Amino acid sequence: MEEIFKKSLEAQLEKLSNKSQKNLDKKLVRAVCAALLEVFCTIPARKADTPRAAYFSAEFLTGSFVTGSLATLNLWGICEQVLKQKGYNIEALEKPRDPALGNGGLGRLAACLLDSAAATDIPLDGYGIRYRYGIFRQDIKNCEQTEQIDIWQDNCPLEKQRRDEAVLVQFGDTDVLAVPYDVPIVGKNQINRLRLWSAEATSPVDFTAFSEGNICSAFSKMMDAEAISGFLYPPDNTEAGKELRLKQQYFFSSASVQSILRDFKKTARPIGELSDYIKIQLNDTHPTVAIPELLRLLCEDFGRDFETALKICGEIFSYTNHTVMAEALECWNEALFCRVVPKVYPYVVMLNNHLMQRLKGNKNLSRISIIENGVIRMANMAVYVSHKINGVAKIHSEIIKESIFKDFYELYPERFLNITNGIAHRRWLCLANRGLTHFANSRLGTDWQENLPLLEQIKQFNSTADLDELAKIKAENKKALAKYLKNNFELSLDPDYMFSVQIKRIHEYKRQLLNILSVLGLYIDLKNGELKDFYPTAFIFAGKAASGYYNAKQIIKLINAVSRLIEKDETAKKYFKVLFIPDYNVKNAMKIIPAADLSEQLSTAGTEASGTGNMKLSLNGAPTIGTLDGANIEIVDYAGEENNYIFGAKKEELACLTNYDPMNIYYSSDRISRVVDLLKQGPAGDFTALFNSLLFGDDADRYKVLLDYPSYQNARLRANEDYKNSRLYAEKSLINIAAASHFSADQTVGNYNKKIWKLM
Ligand code: 26Q
Repeated sequence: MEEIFKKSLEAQLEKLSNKSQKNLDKKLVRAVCAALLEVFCTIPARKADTPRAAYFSAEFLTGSFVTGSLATLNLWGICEQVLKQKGYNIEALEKPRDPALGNGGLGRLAACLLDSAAATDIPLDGYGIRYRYGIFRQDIKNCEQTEQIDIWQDNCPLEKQRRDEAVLVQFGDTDVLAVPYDVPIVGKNQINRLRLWSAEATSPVDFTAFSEGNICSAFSKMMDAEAISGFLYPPDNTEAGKELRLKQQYFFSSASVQSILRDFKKTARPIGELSDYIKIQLNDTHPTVAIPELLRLLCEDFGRDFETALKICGEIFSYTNHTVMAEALECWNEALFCRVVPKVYPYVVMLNNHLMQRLKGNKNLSRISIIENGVIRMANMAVYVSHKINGVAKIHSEIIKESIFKDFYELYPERFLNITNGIAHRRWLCLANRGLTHFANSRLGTDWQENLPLLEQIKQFNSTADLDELAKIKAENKKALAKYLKNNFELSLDPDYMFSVQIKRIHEYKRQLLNILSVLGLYIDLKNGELKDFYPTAFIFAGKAASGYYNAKQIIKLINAVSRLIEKDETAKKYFKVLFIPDYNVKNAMKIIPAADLSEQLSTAGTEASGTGNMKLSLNGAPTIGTLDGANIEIVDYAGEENNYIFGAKKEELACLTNYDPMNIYYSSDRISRVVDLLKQGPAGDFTALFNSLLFGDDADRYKVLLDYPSYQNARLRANEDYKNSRLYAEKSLINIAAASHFSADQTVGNYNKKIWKLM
């Protein structure tokens, strides 16, 4: 494989050398793609009747397909070498904007699972939407987030349009053409596929309108159709545009189900065997409308009766839940649903009737039903039909059984299971952190790259020389990040500072506010001469706020305002640096994560389903400062509390906490009131909205920022103290790297297969 790639790339570069050097980066990407495609030709294609799984997801946050393929096939090294020989730089591959077709963790998990399935010979295909514009590009202007349109589409030479496999999706008002774009997701022994659908009008212009001179209405059908795959929705709760989101969901769910049925026909097997051929994993409730759609097609196109069709669907579908917040479970107004997708609606009603019939007499029927008071509850539909329902970390899988799905758990306990998330270590370690990869290779050989649990053994290499080398690798990564930030964002960062890193979507439950308030607390202490021997620290933030989420945007503004405040203060800037890195995305994450000294995982216990950034940071040697929440619990179970900085109220303690009153904390603690008061026309500006959210209203300090503040501040000072002893800290780092070997997405996707799909 390496030979073929090398020869082909050399030939490609030879051709390039005769051409103009204009748009060189793009040309280099194309050259590498061409060489990759030659390699792909040597990998056996899947047989038509191979049993397979399909991952239905409204989001795939893949990052560059080119670098991803190089990582899985382990061709990065040779690629770098060949490019260098010819006088080119591999950084060119990172220039194009990534396909950013996701918001955060759920979309990135989809990409990690696809990568790992390909690498471990599991036939798993992804199905989603090829959004014209992905998640917005974020800039910071005057401390505030601004949103720019994300243009990525001419940058993806590995994808292939398959107009010959287009399908028709029927809505109440019109039909839309779904055109698939396929990207090969490669492993060394097999190729899977990510199929993303793009919406088009069945005919581009209305000629009658056109010839009457009515240009706008001549094109309006085209624009309406294309709007369906136009934008990725950010997760906020605004009512506007809801109809379009339902259209998106039905658009890709229906197209994907139709495409699967078409592929199945090629096997010439009877429809009764469909569930031996395909398993469909629903990534949250977003694609749940695929259930009534498949029911409909089985009944109407294949002549099955409802009961038989339902049984087949039950064997095919399973559902992964990614959130504990009841308000995030998707619901549709019944009348809207009926108007937008009238062909599917009767099957939802039949499903609901079926449920009412079967569970007649159950005292909680009104909570379990699929339709209630004119609202269709997609989560209930997914749980009622699926044969397996999983959460994404141990604690989360317990929580959903006790809370949102309690009634269903009592009825069908055997359906519920946990599958803890994982990460594609080939990208997040082998590719992102070359230094650490080399460190492991030279001690363990390279087998661990295909079998991450073997990396556990790295913990034996804890001699002084080993730890010094590890510390040096971190120092190099920090310098590389500083340089990257200077070159790309004109941001300055001193690599000698400790890097404390909180990178994720901005959300109140994730508590970036706790982090920045604590920085303000340290600042006050410094000014009062109460802060002794503090090791200079860079508090690094990155993440996007949903455009309609006011408080999240205020938090970004506050972080940047505190950054300015410190920058202007000659004493403070010797100890602190606050840095907000704009436009958090896969590419930037790959630079930031290897450089982190400390991983900030601050969610209120019981709110973060799992987290996956926590795993990436841990695998790259950053101990966690965090709450006992999501997968933090499992990270610390493996790595030991003594090697991490755990703080804050536990989930059980919060459950006992009735009548929480943040005002009491405010009045009884000077340290806290001093900091919180700075939000009101303080030196950083006016943040009354945040001040009020902490102290006033029914849901004052909903996420217990003030409650956990003292123990957080304490943990932060402990970490800072430990960091001064670089050898001791490197040892903690080493233990975390070894322990994070449990979080490979290879293992996660292997569990999906073993426990749910059972493909082989
Ligand atoms: C819903 C309705 C309308 C518009 C948007 C949405 C919407 C979109 C995206 C709701 C939720 C999401 C994304 C959720 C998500 O990313 N969840 C994260 O999933 C990760 C993978 O399992 C977990 O690690 C994180 O803990 C969880 O927050």
